[in-house]
Amino acid sequence: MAIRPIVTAPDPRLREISKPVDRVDDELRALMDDMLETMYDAPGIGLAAIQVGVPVRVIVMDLAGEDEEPLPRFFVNPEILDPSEDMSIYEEGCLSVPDFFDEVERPAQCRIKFLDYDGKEQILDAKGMLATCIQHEMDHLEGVLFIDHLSRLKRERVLKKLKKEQRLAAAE
Ligand code: GNR
Ligand code: NI
Repeated sequence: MAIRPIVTAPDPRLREISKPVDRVDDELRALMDDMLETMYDAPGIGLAAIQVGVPVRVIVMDLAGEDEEPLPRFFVNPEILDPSEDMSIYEEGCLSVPDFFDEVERPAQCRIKFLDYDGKEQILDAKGMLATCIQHEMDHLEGVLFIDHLSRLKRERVLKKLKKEQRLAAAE
């Protein structure tokens, strides 16, 4: 396993639409293992493959608390079914948009159809943080960031700050 560098905005790769996976094989499992290690190291609670620069429809996640057993989850080719009409608001952050947090409103519940680590089809009913996080990650597969759900003013302010930081880091 290896920790891979995380792509940060406004890197254009984060705008790519990720491609479906056609086979869950050892090569894909190696990517998922690296993604999980990268996510734990960051630390974060979810990670989409494009965040390590690989444009495939793969997500890893672990919502276990600090004093709980780790509970890694793997989602290959996820699809959202039956999003609820009731919405919930969570303060979100993103490893690709460092040091910025804001509230986003999303369907409170949804059902997710996906392939697991072994390539087996699964259906999961999600609510709470799991529903929010899976929708945040599914957005990444479509080239969408959580800041796209905010006002243009807020989004542009964040992107400008990130650009400036990257310019300063490159000049070191
Ligand atoms: O670590 C993360 N925390 C988080 C908090 C609220 C809503 C979504 C997330 S996902 C984020 C990791 C990440 O950027 N995944 O794409
Ligand atoms: Ni994110």
